Amino acid sequence: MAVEIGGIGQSVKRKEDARFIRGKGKYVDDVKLPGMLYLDIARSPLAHARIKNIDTSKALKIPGVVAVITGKDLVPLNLHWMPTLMSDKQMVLPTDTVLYQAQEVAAVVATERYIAADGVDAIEVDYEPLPVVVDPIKALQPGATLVREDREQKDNHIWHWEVGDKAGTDKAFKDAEVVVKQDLYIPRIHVSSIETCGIVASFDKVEGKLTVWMTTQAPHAIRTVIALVAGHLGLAEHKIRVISPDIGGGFGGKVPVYPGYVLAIGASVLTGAPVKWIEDRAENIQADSFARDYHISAELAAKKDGTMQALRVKTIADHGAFDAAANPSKYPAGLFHIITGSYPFQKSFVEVDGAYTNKPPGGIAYRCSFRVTEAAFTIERLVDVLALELKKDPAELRMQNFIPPTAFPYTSSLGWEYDSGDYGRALRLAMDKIGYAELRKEQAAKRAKGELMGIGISSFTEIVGAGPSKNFDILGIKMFDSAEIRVHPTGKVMVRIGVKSQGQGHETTFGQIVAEELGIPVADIAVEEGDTDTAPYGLGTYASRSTPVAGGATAIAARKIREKAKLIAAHLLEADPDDVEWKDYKFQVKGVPTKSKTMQEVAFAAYTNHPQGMEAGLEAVDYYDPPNLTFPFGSYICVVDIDRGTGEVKIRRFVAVDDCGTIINPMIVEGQIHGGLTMGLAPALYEQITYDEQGNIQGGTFMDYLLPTAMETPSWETAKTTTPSPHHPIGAKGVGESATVGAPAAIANAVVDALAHLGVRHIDIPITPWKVQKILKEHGAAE
Ligand code: MCN
Ligand code: CUM
Repeated sequence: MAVEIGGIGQSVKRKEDARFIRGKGKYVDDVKLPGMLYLDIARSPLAHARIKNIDTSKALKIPGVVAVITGKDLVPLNLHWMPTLMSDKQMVLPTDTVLYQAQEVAAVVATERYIAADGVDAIEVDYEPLPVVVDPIKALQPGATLVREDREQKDNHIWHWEVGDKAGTDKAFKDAEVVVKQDLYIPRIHVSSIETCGIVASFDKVEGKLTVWMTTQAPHAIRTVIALVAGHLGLAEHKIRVISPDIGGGFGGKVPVYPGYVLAIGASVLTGAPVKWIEDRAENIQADSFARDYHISAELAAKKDGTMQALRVKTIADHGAFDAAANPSKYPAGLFHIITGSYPFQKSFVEVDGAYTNKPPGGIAYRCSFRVTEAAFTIERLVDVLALELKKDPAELRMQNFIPPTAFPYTSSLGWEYDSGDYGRALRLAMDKIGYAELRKEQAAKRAKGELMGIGISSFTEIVGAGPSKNFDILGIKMFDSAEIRVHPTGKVMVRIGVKSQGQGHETTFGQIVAEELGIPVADIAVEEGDTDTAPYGLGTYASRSTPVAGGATAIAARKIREKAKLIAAHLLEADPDDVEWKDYKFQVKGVPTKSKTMQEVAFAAYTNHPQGMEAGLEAVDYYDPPNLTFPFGSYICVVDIDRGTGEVKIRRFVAVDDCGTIINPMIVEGQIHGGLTMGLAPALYEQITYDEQGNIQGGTFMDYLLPTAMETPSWETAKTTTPSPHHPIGAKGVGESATVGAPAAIANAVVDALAHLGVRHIDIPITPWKVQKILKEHGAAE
């Protein structure tokens, strides 16, 4: 029975794949409207410069060029600046100064895409170079080059944020038997979705209605932002329709509002024609928001026997020229204070300072759940540093310290209430699966022969599902989410939700939740997202929040339907509602299984034979404000071999044990973990964006920004434990980012473990062959 329904726990094949594998997905660039114009953007070659003059005359002479837009043109419309999600503001186009390389400088609108590009080439900008600051530590020093002249505050400090018990933590460190300290740099990286960002904006002058198709993870929030930013131009929220069609990967990079979107909307309002802007690959990697860029200094205090006591962390966050991060308003450093991880620290204190530099806006996302990757990497690296200091096995040290399963719900010393967990079980399973004890023996034998092999563990705790509205809002909009379910007379179902898949498989998994709750086969349930004219208001998909929040809304909306359906069933069965129960996906008269009604029969009756006095129809809406976040976790173990000649790190095995509570679709979750692990491998060994002293991007193309391909990616081995969330309607936690959060520390720990006997204690990621070879040479261990 359950298999036919395709309810919770079934590996139902992804419904959306029917169109994706046939090349029939509908992406923004597939939208083609009559009379559509194309927009392209001129970008700054310099990281900091005064704009002396922009000469657009040659561009305007090109046949097919309709308009050229500069910052000065936007001033009368008050559109030259826009607010960011972090209550900062960002230039749409500069009027006098550019602040980073690849910043938007002017836009060309033309009848064809290539004509627009020619127009961009023909724009002549006279720049006067200004001093550049790319290092946030230097940027915060007195006398540093000022990045943001527009601000009242005349330095590069954006904000200071701290949490925890400073005095108590300082005292714990003073009294501690053992203190380890580690500085870590988590470099700037960039998501590389298959599809770049883009928009088609179409303004209907007669109706005063704006329709936009855009690559956004949060269509409703974007509609509100457009209404707030452009309300003075007559764009009211009921006359704005944002459609987020199929998206070819988002990973957080499609949360922010980029100037290109605003320019395309502005151009459509000005010309009255539809305007398309599709970013090219170089623009995507050079100018869109970046992730990480955290300079961390972390200390851990412990007893000699290994008992962890206190944690103290100081961080400088490089946000580039505009603080355009997509964090909940209250938390400028995201949920970085999950940094206490899986361990019951008595005292902790964390502080973060944000800095402006002449780099593109940073602090966005890379499958990160709001800075959780940085936190998990730091604590899991630090635990290994402590293990080395105490000469303890890192698995044993973790087992000794884990928050015990009996302690949940557990409130961390930085204030988060972890809903549920069993960390020891996950680590034991990973150790059994990989054969930990045997591997340690093999390592010792290899070491004796001079061969380099390492084993690395990461037992991370994630925090996802923003959020309880008491803690979470973006620009004041509370982070709830929603579902609307309509059961049609023939028992077919339409589900609309406020989140927006970018490849996660929502059309399947949200259908499965409804199938489970209503006993209607998942094949009969359509799930729609991403159209603000039809879907209920929601905050979108990021921070692995869809299942924790919209998933809760979906289950509750379905349960509301079931409550009404029960009354109709009782009417049909001529029974008292109290004598009717929901069993085996049917309504039955208690104790009389032969007297039953299916949900389909009830649905038909809801429109044809409902009890007198009851409203007709069978539908429900729920706006779900979760009581807490969910705290998925996992234990990953990685085995590496290192080539002493080339310094190359080879991942021999990687076992990932994840726990995301109740699993809706095991196949989809495994897919999420495979993808997530690969995106965890990427920054651990390959990806990094750096800038030279003049602010020139190094690694702005795939020639030197190294994405792992199938060649570099090992065969991931996955397993699971299931510790349901006690507060989620179906016990599910989010999972979309877990593997990216957990994997880098396991890999880095494995490499350091392979070299620890040489005296190596830490290597900053990405751990490139070049870095390893240098270390081997320094220690006389190179071949
Ligand atoms: N799921 C499940 N059982 C659970 C948890 C999740 O079956 N206990 C399913 C969900 O129903 C959903 C998928 O797994 O189909 C991911 O669910 P969830 O963890 O709720 O995450 P979201 O749907 O909110 O997706 C966001 C998350 C984030 S923040 C990034 S970044 C990321 C990720 O998802 N970007 C992705 N995975 C991605 N996968 C693809 N293909 N493309 C992206 O851009
Ligand atoms: Cu932090 S990347 Mo996801 O939250 O879209």
